[in-house]
Amino acid sequence: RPVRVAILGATGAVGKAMIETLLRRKFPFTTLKLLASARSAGQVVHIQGVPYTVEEATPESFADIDVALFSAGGDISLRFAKEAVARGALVIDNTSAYRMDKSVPLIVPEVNADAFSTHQGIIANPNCSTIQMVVALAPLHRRYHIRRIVVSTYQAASGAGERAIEELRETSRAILDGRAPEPSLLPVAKLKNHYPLGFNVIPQIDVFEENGFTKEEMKMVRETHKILGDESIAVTPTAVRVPVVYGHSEAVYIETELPFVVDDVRTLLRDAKGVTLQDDPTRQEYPQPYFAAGHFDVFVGRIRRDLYAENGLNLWIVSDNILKGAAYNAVQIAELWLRQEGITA
Ligand code: A2P
Ligand code: 11C
Repeated sequence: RPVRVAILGATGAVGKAMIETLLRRKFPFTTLKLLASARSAGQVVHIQGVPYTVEEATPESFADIDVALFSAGGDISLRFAKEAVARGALVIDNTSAYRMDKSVPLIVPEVNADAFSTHQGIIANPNCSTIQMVVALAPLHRRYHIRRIVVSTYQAASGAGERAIEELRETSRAILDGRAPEPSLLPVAKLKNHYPLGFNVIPQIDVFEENGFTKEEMKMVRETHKILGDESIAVTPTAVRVPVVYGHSEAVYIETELPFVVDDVRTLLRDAKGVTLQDDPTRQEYPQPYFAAGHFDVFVGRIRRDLYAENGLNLWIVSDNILKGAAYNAVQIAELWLRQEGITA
């Protein structure tokens, strides 16, 4: 049977990775429609030698589509998701537009694939920082009941889109050349002050909420609760942008209700779906974004018991934010649809 796929935002950092991921996963599409704004309409993209022409998205674009992967920003999702569903498409939305909507499942397939069957046409893909954290923590939560999570992130420029990658390069180049950097985008395009990311770290991702946490930090709180189905976990995040192009890293401290043996934690993570354990201090083995970039898995290392709290554990979690944090997770959700429809690759 035909498998008709559309990508909305196909010219963006995540959209391009969605195309690449569909190919790497040998996703059995029979049609692939690339959608973006009027600015990109007519642009030709070659995929495995086949030319595809980018089209301007309209509600009618979704009339002959089975699965639509959305990654063009929250307002574009709000404009098109319901139109696409009304025309029979399943929408997998990578923006934050519908994530906290009670009727929309928020899915990380390794953690809560069972929520798939509850969808009413839209499924939300979580924020990248949340995805990689819950892939590593869900097995520990199931076994030892996590009561508290203290997390600091080290987030790559690509999380803020193609232009932010360019701004990292430009500000780095300016500083290396002894010129004054001229940032105009980071940390938040629409706010007044912009700071260079080259040779710097910026402790602001997205706008501040009234409680002093940023929206990115609050996503890590709310989305973790929804995906793990447990609002009682105390999550305290600090989200920071660092001069890395691809790959978010996270220093995570957890406290559990039940006692654990550290070697059992390692075994649990070694066997966990979607996790690669890289944890051998004797060989200086630990995850790094430079090496995680381009891979689908979540890499975990630096596992060690806290010095003071008996049930406290430290971990270091790294993953490609554009792949597992966005495009790959969305394609995995589309693969749940294939399974439901009984379609094999
Ligand atoms: P376009 O290239 O035509 O602007 P990124 O986050 O990497 O900047 O990517 C944003 C993506 O969202 C791009 O593919 C962009 O397309 C797309 N996009 C932005 N505005 C619209 C719009 N009004 N309608 C459809 N797609 C849009
Ligand atoms: C970043 N996490 O790294 C953000 C980007 O909710 O999908 C993803 C925002 C989102 O800037």
